[in-house]
Amino acid sequence: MRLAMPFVWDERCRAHEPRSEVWVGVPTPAVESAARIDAIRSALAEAEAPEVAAVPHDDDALLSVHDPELLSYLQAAWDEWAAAGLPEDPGQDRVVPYVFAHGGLTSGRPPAVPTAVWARPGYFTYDTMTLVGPGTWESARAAVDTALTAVDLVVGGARCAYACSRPPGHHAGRACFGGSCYLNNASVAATALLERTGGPVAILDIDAHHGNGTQEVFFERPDVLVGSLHVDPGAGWFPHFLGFADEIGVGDGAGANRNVVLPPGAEDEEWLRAIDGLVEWMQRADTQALVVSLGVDAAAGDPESPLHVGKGGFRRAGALIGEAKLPTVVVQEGGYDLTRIGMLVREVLLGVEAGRV
Ligand code: SP5
Ligand code: ZN
Repeated sequence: MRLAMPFVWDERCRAHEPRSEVWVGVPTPAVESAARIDAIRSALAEAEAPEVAAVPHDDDALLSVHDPELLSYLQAAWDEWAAAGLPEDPGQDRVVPYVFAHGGLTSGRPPAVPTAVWARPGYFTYDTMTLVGPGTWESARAAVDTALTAVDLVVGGARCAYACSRPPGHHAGRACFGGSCYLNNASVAATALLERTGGPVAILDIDAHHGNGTQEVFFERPDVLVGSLHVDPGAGWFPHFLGFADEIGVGDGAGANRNVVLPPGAEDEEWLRAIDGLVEWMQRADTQALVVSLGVDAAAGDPESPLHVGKGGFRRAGALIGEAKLPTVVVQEGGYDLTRIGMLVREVLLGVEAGRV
């Protein structure tokens, strides 16, 4: 089947090579690899989807999502690590934390920004799974350009566009990163769409994990609705500390955040019901544009999640999204089964296109 929807590609998204994720102190092979987007690209090429090269964008939308300190840290992190000689002694060629700015250390007061190169990572990241190497900044920044180029296509009249962003972004917060994410591509896209449509806008996060970064970016905002469905963090799944149903936003943003928690093993019907409910909520709120944080790790067999959604479920999820008939930017998040990721993304996008007509 042919796919008419444009997809945005940037070769620079391949440069990031985390190589490992340190889990319980043990370096394990990184599942977030360039092979993921290569597989997606070839599946979309098979469907003859038109490929659009990402266009570099300035930092405006990026700076309204992230603290400038996080951006300058990420930009320089590997260079300062290498300059400090850490790849030779003790022999660690990726930036990885050993100590963290735990909230309890300072009883809520802001901690000092560390001067030691080996202490700085723990000021900005909250896990040991999200390493920084020589190509990380290049890819993270390119992933933002990819998402912003998809926004341009939709603002320019395309009904829907897909950003093949890598690394993913929904676990990155305003001033912190983790969960294989560095910059929050979907949040930047939503901010740009808010600016250009007048809003309100919505982010629907169907990745298997809670989009904790996106939630935190917009938690006080009434004009960006954030809805995420994901495996129950209370059942032992990342991001563990967040993603529960009682997190509804605060202040002016109260009521503009929704989490739908699914039990491990949940299948198509339950997963689709959750999507349907969130889409309906977003439509009722007079949403002017939609960003979909598209992870396909809810698939049965994905190594990073216990949800059991099938191929048909992904097609139907796309249809539910398409039936909302909103200008839609789809941004890639997780999905780690290299044998199926391309097909699953294509199923969602085919469903979106079919749902619109
Ligand atoms: C974007 C996205 O889907 N991020 C998911 C990050 C979840 N990673 C948590 C991994 C928890 C440990 N998994 C054990 C595998 C060891 N390699
Ligand atoms: Zn995920």
